[in-house]
Amino acid sequence: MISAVEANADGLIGPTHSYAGLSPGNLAASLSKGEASNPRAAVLQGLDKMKRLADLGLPQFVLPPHERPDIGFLRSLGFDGTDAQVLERAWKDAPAYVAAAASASPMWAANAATVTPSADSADGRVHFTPANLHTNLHRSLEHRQTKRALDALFPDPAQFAVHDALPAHAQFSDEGAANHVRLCAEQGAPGVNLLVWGREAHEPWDGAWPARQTLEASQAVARRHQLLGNGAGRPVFPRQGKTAIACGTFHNDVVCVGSLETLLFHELAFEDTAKTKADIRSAAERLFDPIFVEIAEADLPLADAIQSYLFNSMLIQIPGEDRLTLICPTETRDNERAHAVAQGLAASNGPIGRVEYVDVRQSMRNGGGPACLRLRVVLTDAELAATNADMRLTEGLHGALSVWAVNWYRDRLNPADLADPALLDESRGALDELTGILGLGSGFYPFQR
Ligand code: SUG
Repeated sequence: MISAVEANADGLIGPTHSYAGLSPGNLAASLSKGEASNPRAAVLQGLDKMKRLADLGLPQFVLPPHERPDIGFLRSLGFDGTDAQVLERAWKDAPAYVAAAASASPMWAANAATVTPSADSADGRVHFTPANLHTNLHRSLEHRQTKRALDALFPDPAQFAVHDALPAHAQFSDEGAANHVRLCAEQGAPGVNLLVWGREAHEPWDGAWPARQTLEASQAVARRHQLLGNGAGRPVFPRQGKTAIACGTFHNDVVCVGSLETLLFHELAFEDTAKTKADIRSAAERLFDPIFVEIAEADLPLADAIQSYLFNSMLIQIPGEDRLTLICPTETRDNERAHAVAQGLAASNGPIGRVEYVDVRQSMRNGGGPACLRLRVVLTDAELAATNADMRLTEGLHGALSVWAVNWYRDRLNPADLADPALLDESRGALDELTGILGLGSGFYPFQR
């Protein structure tokens, strides 16, 4: 077996970070609708989380924000004139389109793509499928630029297969790694891939909130990532709990996280928990013994799980440590029940030895916890060496990006400010400078072409 490490690529939070209430079924985002945001605090919180992980010894990469507002999208809807006029006209006729065009949602890199490592695929490459994010308008604008960013970070096609998104159709609604968990004995060993889905494509859906991932999308990802076939990869397709979705679990990673042999999840996370466990056990046969840590509804009601984001934590193995560390948002500490569960996990003799907290409150108010902000990528030494070093977070890059953010980002943004042509100019100025800092070359963004 070749040794491998788990790297994280985080979405750098963009200058238009705002609270527009764009995601039905995402309770935090709905509650925050219309509030003023602080893009500067948001990006600095994200950068500090990245540094924390890098300091713990995990390779950390930065995925650049997308160009927002997306003027091309507004033009495609018939708004014309100069860029400033496009914004002004769209704001007058259809402010919701401006909010969608301006959303900084690419920050949630767990939705950027599904990623499976080379140990799991028949062709021995790391596979990436950018998520089409078909369910929500603002997120459906992301996947092309996401592919460009992944191509820049993982440039060698001999080692990395960066696919296009699945067809943009409701049948293949795909939300990326937020519905994917990989379990394994060691990062470099073949693993079991849980591809969690909420509905079947042709199923009549009467839920209050959308089920964002179809079984058919998950199956297509498994197929193109070559998880089927030679016995590597071993996909399992658990169904999300319908009650969980109805209560605000818009992605499985709101109620479930896994690492190595351990799966930590809420009792209501899956529609059929016994079957999910049996399927995982059988897929893991002769590879490892899965460790299930199931949190009962009686100990942590679903509403507290969702409010506190206990499960939207990063479950990581710090190099040199045997037991896992759970990196939770500070909201978990602030919720009495969730805090008690977290403390209980660390105090037990189970697989989790430590719990730490990070402040990502600006993102949390849109329903994005520590796990949402990162895309996990398992890489061998050779693959790590083939990544774009300019996009790797070092002490120096953290410092440069912090200065850059303070120079360009506003510390207060109201929803109406999204239509301000000055914000568009600032945003483009910031991204233009960023392409230099991250070595992305000119032409990375539409406005540069
Ligand atoms: O898709 N929120 C995001 C949050 C994504 C969280 N990601 C994971 N769970 N992995 C979403 O619902 C809200 C934006 C707004 O309303 O302004 C938003 O898109």
